[in-house]
Amino acid sequence: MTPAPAESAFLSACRREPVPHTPVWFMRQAGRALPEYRRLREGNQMLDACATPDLVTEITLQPVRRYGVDAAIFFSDIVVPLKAIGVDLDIVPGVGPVVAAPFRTTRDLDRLRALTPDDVPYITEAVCNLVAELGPIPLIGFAGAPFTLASYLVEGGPSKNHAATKALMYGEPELWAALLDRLATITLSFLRAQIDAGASAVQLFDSWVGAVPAADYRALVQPHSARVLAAVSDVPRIHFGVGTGELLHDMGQAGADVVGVDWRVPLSQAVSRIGPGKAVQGNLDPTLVFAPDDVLARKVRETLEQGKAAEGHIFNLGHGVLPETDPDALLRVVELVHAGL
Ligand code: 1CP
Repeated sequence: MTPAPAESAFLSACRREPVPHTPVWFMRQAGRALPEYRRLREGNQMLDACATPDLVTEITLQPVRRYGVDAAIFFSDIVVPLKAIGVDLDIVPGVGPVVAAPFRTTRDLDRLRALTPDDVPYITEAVCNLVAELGPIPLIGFAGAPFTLASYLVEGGPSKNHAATKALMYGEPELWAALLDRLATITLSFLRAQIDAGASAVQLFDSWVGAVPAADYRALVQPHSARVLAAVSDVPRIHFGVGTGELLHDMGQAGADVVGVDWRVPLSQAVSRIGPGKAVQGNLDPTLVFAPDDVLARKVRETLEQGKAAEGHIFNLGHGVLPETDPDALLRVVELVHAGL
C-alpha cells in the first residue's frame, strides 16, 4: 500500500517526531528558475494562471518531479483571495502585486468582505487534483498574513520601508485593527478552503513583518495572525517572515507549530530564541546556490548540523528561490540534505 502523507518525513518533522531523513522543500520552488515553468507561463498572466486548475496542478508538480523535494507548495499567490473578493489588483511582471486604489479610510473596509469557498472554486479543484496526483507527498497550502497583505493594500504595491502601512498602524490604531481583522477573516477562509480540499499543512507568510519592533508586533499584529492560526489547528502550521530575528519567539507564540527562519540568524540561535515545543524551518541563504560547489555543500551541512538543536527541522532556504538559480544547484542541495551528515 502507498504510504499516506501523514507518514511523510515532512509532516513527522512538523509534529516533532523522528524522521528517516531531514525533509526539504524550497519556498518559491515553482517559478522562474525552472525552464519548464517559463514555457508553461508564456502568454498567461500570473493571476489567470492561478485561476486555471490544470496550470496550477502542473506548475505545482514541476519542482516535485525535478528536485524530489519532500513537499509540494500550492502554486498561487498571497493576493489571490483579495482578487477573488473583488479588490482591483494585478500582478505586474517584474514588479509584483499592484492595487488600483490603495486602502486609505474606514470606507475602504467595505471592499474587504469575507471570502467563501464559492469565490475560489478553482482553488478547490486544483488542490483536489494535486492531492490525487501527489499520493504520499504532502501538499502545503498557504496564505499571506494580515500584516503583509495590509502592506500591499495600503502601499498599493511592493514597498521597501512600509511607511504608509506603519503610519496607519501607529496613527489610526482602530482603523488598523479593523483592517487586520478583515484580512484575518479572508486569510483563514482561504486556508480553510485549501485544507478542506486536502492540503496537509499550511504556511502563513508574514514576509514583511520584520519591519515591526517586537513590542508593537505583539500589540498590533500578533493577535490577528493568532486568530488565523487558531482557526487551522487541524493541520501543522508554519509561520514565516523575512528579517524576523527579533520576532522569532513571538511569531512562535502566535500559534505556529513550525517557525520559519530567514538566513540572517544562525539556526541554532533561532532555536533558542523560539524556545521549546516548536519545530523550525530554514535557513540556507538563497544566494549560496551561486557559490562554488564545495562552499554550498559546507553551508548545507552546517545548516543540517545546527538544525539538530531543534525538536524538528525542515530544511529550506531562508527566503524564496531566486529566479537566476540553476535548478541543478537545488537538486544538489536536496541530495545533500537527504544524505545527511
Ligand atoms: O510571472 C511570474 O512568474 C510572477 C512571479 C510570481 C510567482 C511565481 C509572483 C508575483 N508570485 C508567484 C507565486 C508565489 N507567490 C508562490 C508560489 C509557490 C511556490 O513557492 O513555489 C508563493 C508561495 C507566493 C507567495 C507570495 N507572493 C509572497 C510570500 C512569499 C515570499 O516570497 O515572501 C509574497 C510577498 C508575494 C507577493 C508577490 N507576488 C509576486 C511577487 C514578485 C511578489 C513579491 C513582490 C514584492 O517584492 O513585494
